[in-house]
Amino acid sequence: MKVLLVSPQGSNIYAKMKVGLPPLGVAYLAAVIRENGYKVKIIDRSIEQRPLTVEDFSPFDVIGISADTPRYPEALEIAGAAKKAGKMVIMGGYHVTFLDKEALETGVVDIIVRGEAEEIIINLLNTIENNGDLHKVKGISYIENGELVRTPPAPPPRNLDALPFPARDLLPMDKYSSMMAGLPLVNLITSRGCPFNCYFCSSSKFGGLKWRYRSARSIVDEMEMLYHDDGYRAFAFMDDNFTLSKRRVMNFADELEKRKMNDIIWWCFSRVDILIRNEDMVKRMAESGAFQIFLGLESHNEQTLDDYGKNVGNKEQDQAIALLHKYGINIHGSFIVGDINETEEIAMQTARWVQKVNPRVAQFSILTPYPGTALYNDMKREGRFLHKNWKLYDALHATVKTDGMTPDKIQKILIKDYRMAYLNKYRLFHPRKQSPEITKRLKKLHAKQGGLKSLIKPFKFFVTFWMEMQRTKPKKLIAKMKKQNNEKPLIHIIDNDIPGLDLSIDNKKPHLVNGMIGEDKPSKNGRIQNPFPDDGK
Ligand code: B12
Ligand code: SF4
Repeated sequence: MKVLLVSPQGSNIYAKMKVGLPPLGVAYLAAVIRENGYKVKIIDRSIEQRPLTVEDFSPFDVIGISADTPRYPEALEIAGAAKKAGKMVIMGGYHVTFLDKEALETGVVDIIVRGEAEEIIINLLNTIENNGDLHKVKGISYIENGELVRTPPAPPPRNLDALPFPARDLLPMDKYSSMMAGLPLVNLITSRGCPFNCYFCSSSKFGGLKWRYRSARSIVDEMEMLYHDDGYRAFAFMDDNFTLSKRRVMNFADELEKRKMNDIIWWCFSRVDILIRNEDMVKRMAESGAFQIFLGLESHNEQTLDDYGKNVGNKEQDQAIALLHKYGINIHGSFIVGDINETEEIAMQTARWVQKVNPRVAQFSILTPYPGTALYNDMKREGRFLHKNWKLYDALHATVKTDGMTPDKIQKILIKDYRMAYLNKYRLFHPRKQSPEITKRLKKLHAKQGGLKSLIKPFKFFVTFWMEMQRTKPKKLIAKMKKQNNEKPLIHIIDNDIPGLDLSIDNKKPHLVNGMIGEDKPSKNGRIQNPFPDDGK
């Protein structure tokens, strides 16, 4: 059997700005599909930006398509074309995991795979190949005799070290444009699941509260391959919680040292609370080449932070920022505008704070209700959705009515946030301190930081962004959408209850060789009792 996996292009702005990273979800799937004896190809539409035709589909028996929320409309278009070509269509990813019925009712998708799919897809392909019984495949949804069938949820992969490395050889790796400090960047995933369960995020629902992680050795094995075979020196760890275990970070740094990979730089997601608990870990991160850390700082308003369930306040935020500055690690700060009660004044309070923090990268998003989140459920219950044009659920467009600002105002503030963060005296006159270790490494790598290019890039970004935002002002856009829809309501809420995922993990499984930490069940506040696995160790 031959399988084609397609990763759609994504939201307008990201596509236009060519924020390009290899899609690791389909690359992991391709790796296990190939390992199990099936032929597989990947098309990443962020690189191959052309409409797919019958010729693209005809050599294959099954077409698998990825769908997070903003890419879902395009995923449906691809599915429609594949169905026209007479193919079986399977869809997976965050959006359809939670809205399986809605996707199946479009008639262009045959089967939805819910959750992390490395094990499910193999069961499914084997069953299709042998004309077996789909009811026996856990973790899928489909329509049979007009009725939705949801097979019992399948647990996610337990032993991440046992997964093959993503099939990057099936991707056009030389075409991805992401750079860090002027060096080509490669992305990796080192853990899955998140114990924190923030109000607006579906990671804990999708991957579970239990944190499953790869060993330091396995991570560095993958890095070493990319280092020697492909010459990468800049690495981005795209998992939600790279630094959750201090012990693992320390082992990772030791492993890098042991293998003499002392001319690399790296990037990861982290959290304020984890950093301030472990100064020795931050120090070791800097020594091992940590160039930039992503922090979901979100807001500088205590009430807003509380609404988001972040469990940290201003004091902790400032401590984490000071700590990263102390060790010369750059900050990639992520901020949210448009909390339900947020007013312009509160939003500006955050914008002024961002100026002072002066992170190397400031990223602003509009609060967006993604399926599977507590926020989505509240917005649905309160009837706050403005429309369900999923393409615009890219965190750059207003999608819900809030109490503090109009949708147009929220989008205006987003533009203002960027302007304030990038054009100010702090950015122009207060250079950030970089760790001597990083400076040494960048010099050795002849990496070119700064210069004209570093000014032109944000400027180009801002112009593209500004133009797109002018084109999509909510008031105008909604009026246009209503007209196209013959004045009918823009929200067709179908009764798609959110399917449960089996995220419980049996710790006694004999093949568990490395890590899993945390509890399966949330305590009263929706998170687990102690999310910090090796506190004090
Ligand atoms: C890297 C990343 C990006 C990169 C994308 C580059 C790329 N090509 O991967 C960039 C920076 C561009 C990006 C942008 C955005 N992202 Co993003 N991103 C991620 C991140 C951090 C990692 C993705 C990843 O590699 N995961 C690891 C792989 C192994 O998992 P996976 O992709 O989910 O794939 C598994 C399953 O989903 C499933 N599956 C996936 N595809 C398919 C296909 C088939 C056929 C089947 C059967 C199964 C299947 O099986 C896979 C293996 O287990 C995730 C967070 C996360 N934890 O995943 C967010 C995430 C995917 N992003 C998210 C969002 C909201 C965005 C943005 C809209 C907003 C923003 N400000 O970040 C933009 C817009 C993107 C767009 N699509 O237009 C949300 C999506 C929520 C949703 N419902 O859609 C996530 C989940 C973050 C979160 N927790 O909220 N993002
Ligand atoms: S810490 Fe919060 S925002 Fe970050 S991945 Fe976990 S649940 Fe999502």
